[in-house]
Amino acid sequence: MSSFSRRRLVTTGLAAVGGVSGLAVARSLAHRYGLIPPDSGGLCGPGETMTYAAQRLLTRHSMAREFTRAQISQQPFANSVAPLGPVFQRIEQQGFRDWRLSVDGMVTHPASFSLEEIRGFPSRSQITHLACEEGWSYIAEWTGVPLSHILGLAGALPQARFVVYQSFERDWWDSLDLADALHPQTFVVHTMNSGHLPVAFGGPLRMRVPRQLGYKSVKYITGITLTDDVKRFGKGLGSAAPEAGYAWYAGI
Ligand SMILES: Nc1nc2c(c(=O)[nH]1)N[C@H]1C(S)=C(S)[C@@H](COP(=O)(O)O)O[C@H]1N2
Ligand SMILES: [Mo]
Repeated sequence: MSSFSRRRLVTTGLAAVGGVSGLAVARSLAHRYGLIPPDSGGLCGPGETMTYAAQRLLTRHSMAREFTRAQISQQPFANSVAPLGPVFQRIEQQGFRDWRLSVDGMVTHPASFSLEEIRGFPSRSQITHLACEEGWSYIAEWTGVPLSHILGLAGALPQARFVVYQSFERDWWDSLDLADALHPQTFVVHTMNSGHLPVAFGGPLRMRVPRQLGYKSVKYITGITLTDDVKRFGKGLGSAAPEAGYAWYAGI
């Protein structure tokens, strides 16, 4: 379908949302274009589908706002995390030389990269806003490797539809669809405000997804898995967040 007729469908459908018929239109459009988020079965199902589908169709190329160095927060707020434990501490004491990021699933070249290798990959920087759903936020400069580069190295297969990422904290994991995974501002971050990413902020490696709320920017990432079926992971809702009542898609 041409983008013109798609746009018209969208304007006659999603823009009219508000009543029951709008929801029905949004749902059928979402089905038609495969825009069903993995957590759509829950209580907020139709609403989640609508937000996700509307953002995908209307703002597919949009970029998160970038700021100037002068706007970087002087005192960024690190969300507290559960104690990381003795294994993490030992790896930290050794300067994270044993930290690895695996890439597997639907790829032609499964890989496991050391932190040093990742720091050596072509890097980019962004000065963006990290917003927690609980209300606080800060601006920082994030430097890292675009996730698209890592997916390219591993040879993502065309059937892959989601990128699942896992934290050293086993109960923290999330996933992105390919559009967000390949978004130019989605980074695997190793550097914050010109220094190594501090542990409090997710060091040595965190995902940075500035088009979505802070909780998608998972800290301490250890593994990336490409899949065509995110329902096979965890409770099948696409991330740990919906299990706690938050949306899988947290676009801002
Ligand atoms: N592994 C892990 N990642 C995480 C969290 C966490 O507790 N553990 N908190 C999330 C939430 S809710 C937010 S808002 C951001 C906070 O990032 P910050 O610590 O840099 O402020 O990290 C996200 N990533
Ligand atoms: Mo958060």
